[in-house]
Amino acid sequence: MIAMLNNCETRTIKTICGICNGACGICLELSGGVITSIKGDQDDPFTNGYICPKGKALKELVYAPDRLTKPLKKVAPGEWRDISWEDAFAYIVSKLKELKLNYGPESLAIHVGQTGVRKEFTNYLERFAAVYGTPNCSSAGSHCHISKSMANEITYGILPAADYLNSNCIVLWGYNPANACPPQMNNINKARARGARLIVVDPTVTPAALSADIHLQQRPGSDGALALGMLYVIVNEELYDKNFVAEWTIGFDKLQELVKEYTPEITEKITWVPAAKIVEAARLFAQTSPANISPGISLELQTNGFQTARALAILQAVTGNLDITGGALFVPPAKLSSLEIPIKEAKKPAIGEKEFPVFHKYTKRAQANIYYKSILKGDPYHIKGMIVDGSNPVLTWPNASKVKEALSSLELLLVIDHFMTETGRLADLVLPAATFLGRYELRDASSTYGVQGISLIDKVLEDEGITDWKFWNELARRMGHEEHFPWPNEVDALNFRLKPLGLSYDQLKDNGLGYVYSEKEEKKYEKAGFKTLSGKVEIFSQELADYGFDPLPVYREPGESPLTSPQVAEKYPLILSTGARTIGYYHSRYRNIESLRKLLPEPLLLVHPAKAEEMGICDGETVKVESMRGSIEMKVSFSTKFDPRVIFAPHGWDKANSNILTDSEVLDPVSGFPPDRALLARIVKIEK
Ligand SMILES: Nc1nc2c(c(=O)[nH]1)N[C@H]1C(S)=C(S)[C@@H](COP(=O)(O)OP(=O)(O)OC[C@H]3O[C@@H](n4cnc5c(=O)[nH]c(N)nc54)[C@H](O)[C@@H]3O)O[C@H]1N2
Ligand SMILES: Nc1nc2c(c(=O)[nH]1)N[C@H]1C(S)=C(S)[C@@H](COP(=O)(O)OP(=O)(O)OC[C@H]3O[C@@H](n4cnc5c(=O)[nH]c(N)nc54)[C@H](O)[C@@H]3O)O[C@H]1N2
Ligand code: SF4
Ligand SMILES: [Mo]
Repeated sequence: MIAMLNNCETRTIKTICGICNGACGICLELSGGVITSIKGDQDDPFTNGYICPKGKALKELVYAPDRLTKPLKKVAPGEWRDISWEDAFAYIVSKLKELKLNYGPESLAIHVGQTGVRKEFTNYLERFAAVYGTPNCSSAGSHCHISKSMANEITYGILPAADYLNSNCIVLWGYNPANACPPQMNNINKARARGARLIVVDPTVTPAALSADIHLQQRPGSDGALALGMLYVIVNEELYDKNFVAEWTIGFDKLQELVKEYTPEITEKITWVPAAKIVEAARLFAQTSPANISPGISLELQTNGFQTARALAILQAVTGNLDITGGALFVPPAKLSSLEIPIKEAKKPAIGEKEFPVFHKYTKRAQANIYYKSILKGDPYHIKGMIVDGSNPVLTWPNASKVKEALSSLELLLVIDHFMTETGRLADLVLPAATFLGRYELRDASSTYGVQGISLIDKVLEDEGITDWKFWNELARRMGHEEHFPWPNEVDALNFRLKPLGLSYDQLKDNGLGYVYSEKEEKKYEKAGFKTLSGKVEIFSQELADYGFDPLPVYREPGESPLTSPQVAEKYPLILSTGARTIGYYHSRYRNIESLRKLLPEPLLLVHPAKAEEMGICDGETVKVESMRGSIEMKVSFSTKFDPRVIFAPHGWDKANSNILTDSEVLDPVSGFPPDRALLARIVKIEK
């Protein structure tokens, strides 16, 4: 039973939903400390009262009957015993000391999942890794966000935020905010009502694509070529901002050379997008001001993802859309007190540091997609223990069979989660985590809404389990690192973090709408230059060249494609894209939440009826989907929204884990991201 705050009467609390980056303002009604109702907060300046089905289901999440309530220790395969917190911490401390003594501190990996993205507790987790002495701290950034973030930073110093509300031309490039971040879709709809144009680049006819001015429906994985095809038109028709290009970019001449071979006709052959549409989209984008491009996860989850993100950054730059109202806003996040400290004792490089040096330089993190090589083969040394906080690698990391084999062979696997997950089942110890309603967080609106405003996500209830913040602080103290973890509680820690802004927890608490920490200023580069090595927009990146990577945003075919691997394509003729978001689920989360499960009760493999007919497959039939990595079974659902040569499989389902099909061998060479969106696969009928 959830412990209650010492308050028996009914009260309404305003806070912010911590599930996705939409960060919707919510009003919770509590009676005797128990949530009785949840509504969107009409006064929230960014979300204006909107909440999605996941926000509405918060009560079901908090009071789910299968929430973990006590630390669980595995006593035999499949057999768990409740243990006390005291015993749980004693076990962890002794195991961590043993690992360090026997194999060195780098033998411990710590991974924080999507749950920790832009969350306060992640900073403490990283600090813990540093004081323990391991360079192997990783995050969902091994396959999310960081690739485009690095690409934009290398090109012009920052990942910008699209200013939808003031834009006249919005490009959703492999991004579907209607499902992934609905409050942003609300802003896009407002802009469209005012006349803003919309271009959607997506292999599927999403509702946004259906209503768009132009929909470019490309072959998954060919986005880089499409971007170069658009640049060809912009360069050849001289639709770029000549003054900006002359004054603020380096390497434009080399770009002119590069795009020469991407004529609309050649680009059509590579991408399947009709040449006339490429020309039309390039002209609309370049001739409408202000404009911006939102790159989605689909670009990053390709073997050419990093360079594609560079090409899109350059498209925005040469058309004069950087750091202007309605364009690509440069809004750095709030500067809070740093928790970073140098890694103690580390003598060995992080996993992935050698293979992906640019990724490591920009993130200072390990690349989790190749942990399995270290665990299973000792390449370049053995990881022996792992702490997984708020992630479900067995269902979310590429090449799941290898992930499972690797995690099963660790000497220590500790998982911190609300529920027993597929990954938890492999662990020695699973700890119950409180939800975000039980801890304190901050919402920085800079990246989602382009506003330098900070607000408090206040603690609302005494939730089951331990908060992630508490776990890392408690563990650090029990390991003897109190000097680095001196905060007695979360509020004191928040006050420490807020100091540089001259703010405190109490001030944020009293100001529900939050504080604007910096006024808006356009074209900051005119005063200070771009935050790149040259101070300019680096179309040509010497830094990438020095590391041995393509210095220009070159297009290279997916590692697996009918063009790169025709022999594989003979056996696996379909292009497989996995993991497009649905509104009710969040990766592997919420299949156990009734109201959300009802929205999509089972995993469905989307197949075009024309292709199905060729293969003698019926709508609703269960088939095998196979790739070079493995095979899963899934029910077919017909859809005419995409090219018959493509199939779509969801991710996050335990009984039909599409990451059994995905690859962790041929990764993006710069970021190490996996190609979850462009692989080769086949469908096999199950004979009865
Ligand atoms: N095939 C394929 N795979 C993909 C993707 C894809 O598109 N296709 N997308 C990738 C992307 S972009 C991402 S970001 C990753 C995400 O991958 P993960 O980070 O592994 O994501 P989740 O499945 O959401 O796992 C989060 C876990 O944290 C738990 N949790 C929720 N809140 C809390 C909390 O406050 N504290 C703690 N301790 N636990 C909590 C949940 O119950 C859940 O088990 O998946 C990647 N995997
Ligand atoms: N409800 C919900 N919201 C989420 C999440 C969730 O799991 N559930 N996850 C969150 C996370 S961590 C992330 S990273 C974001 C991701 O958010 P998005 O980037 O919007 O992710 P998707 O919906 O997976 O993909 C967007 C679109 O890309 C298209 N697509 C597929 N392959 C390709 C391709 O090769 N090229 C192009 N151009 N498009 C392609 C798909 O058809 C889809 O319509 O969502 C976040 N929000
Ligand atoms: S869109 Fe839904 S999940 Fe995301 S913050 Fe808003 S209510 Fe929460
Ligand atoms: Mo993500």
